Amino acid sequence: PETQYLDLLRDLLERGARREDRTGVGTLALFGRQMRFDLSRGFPLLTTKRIFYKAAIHELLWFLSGDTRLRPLLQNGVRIWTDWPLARYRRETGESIDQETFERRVLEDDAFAARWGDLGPVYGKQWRAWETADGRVVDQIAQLVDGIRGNPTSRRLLFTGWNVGELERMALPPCHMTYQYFVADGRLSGILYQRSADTLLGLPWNLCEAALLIHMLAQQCDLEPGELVWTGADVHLYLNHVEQARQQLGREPRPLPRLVIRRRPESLFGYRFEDFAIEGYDPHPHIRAEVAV
Ligand code: THF
Repeated sequence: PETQYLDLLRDLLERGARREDRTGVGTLALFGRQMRFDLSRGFPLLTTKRIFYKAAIHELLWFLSGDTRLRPLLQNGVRIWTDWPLARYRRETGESIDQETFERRVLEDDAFAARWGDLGPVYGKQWRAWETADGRVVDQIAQLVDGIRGNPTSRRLLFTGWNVGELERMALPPCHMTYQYFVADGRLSGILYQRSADTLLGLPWNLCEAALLIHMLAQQCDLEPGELVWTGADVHLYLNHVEQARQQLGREPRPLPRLVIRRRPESLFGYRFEDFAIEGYDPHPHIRAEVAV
């Protein structure tokens, strides 16, 4: 299971094309990759470095709540989204504010948070309240749950964040952009199509959250979790992550942990952070790496 991820890291190091990118950092990149995880055999949380899965759970619940503001993430100690609004603040005001001060102001100052602490119509907005040309508002996730329950052989069990008309207003266009589901033999499988994958830093989180969502949907629809199929288009390793990738490749994978959902809420939108437990997670130590903004 995890060997697929390690093989991908190795391929990037050995065969990745050296490319410049939007952030200016530079990458080694491959185009078009797939990995499959049978969720009945364990939860796909990497063990060759510690993943801060609690923050990943918070992030997924934040997406599902439809929120696009930084404040609720910061209130839960999740700081992975601060860099983009912070960069915009620095660019537009010319002030060299540090991350702590910026986050404190988003947390404490309502006017500041309203002006600088919103990411625009990113994931949560598109998942829960996609606005159509004729003025309707579509809850793609609620429709997905209805679809899986009522028409499980449908080939339209999907949702997407790629709203072409709103991309410019997003702090960042969606990377994990389209999710599709498939029911067979009482099992729910999901494909995640990811247009751009930061293999060292973001991808482990994306796998964790996509798997978590399959578990939640399965529980709500009286199915067992099936497979997570991950498909990446521009799959890259940032040049300032090369040493970290080598270090991780030198480690021996350990058994995957298990996800336990402690309660069955009345709807997909009723899950709370405390409902989830990861059991048997015994990872190698965390590996620090800088995120490219
Ligand atoms: N941009 C880039 N360049 N990489 C990404 O992975 C990424 N995302 C989201 C949006 N833009 C991106 C943001 N998600 C971390 C993890 C996820 C992120 C952003 C950053 C990160 O730094 N993780 C560290 C430490 C986390 C911590 O200290 O809490 C880690 O080791 O996992 C991918 O969707």
